[in-house]
Amino acid sequence: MTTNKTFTMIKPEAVAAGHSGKIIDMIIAAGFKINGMKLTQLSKERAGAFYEVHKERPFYGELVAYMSSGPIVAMALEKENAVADFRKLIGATDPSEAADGTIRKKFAKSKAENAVHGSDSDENAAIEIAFHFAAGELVG
Ligand code: IDP
Ligand code: MG
Repeated sequence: MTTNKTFTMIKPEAVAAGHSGKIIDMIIAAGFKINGMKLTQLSKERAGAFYEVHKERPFYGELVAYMSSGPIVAMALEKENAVADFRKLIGATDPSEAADGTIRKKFAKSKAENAVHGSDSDENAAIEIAFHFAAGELVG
């Protein structure tokens, strides 16, 4: 049983480049309902906590600096099979490996600056939505 919920962030370089609207259009066109959305900037501490699972990876420091470098757009999304369908919509982590028509293929600059985040499981989607949104900030 899936929860039909997932979580995304439009990452700093994509927000700064003015791609937020086009990315949100693609998300809605793919059938996702937006249950919560906010423009915010992560502190280094919050970015570090969000990506805690990657703490031992060599790119962790770079990732935390990047994700706290400017505003992001956080969204709680709903759709049948949300986690898997959203990963398909965004494409592979490295844009050079992302399929045509995916958000990362269109907007990512590099494997690090790859335009969007997408939850990797129902469990993490719930954790990530709760990390960014209070109950009163969500509909649906
Ligand atoms: P995902 O975002 O496709 O789930 P993860 O492996 O969970 O990919 O990595 C989280 C984020 O860390 C990526 O989206 C990307 O911004 C960054 N990242 C992943 N691998 C590398 C790397 O090899 N070098 C630099 N940054 C990376
Ligand atoms: Mg991941």
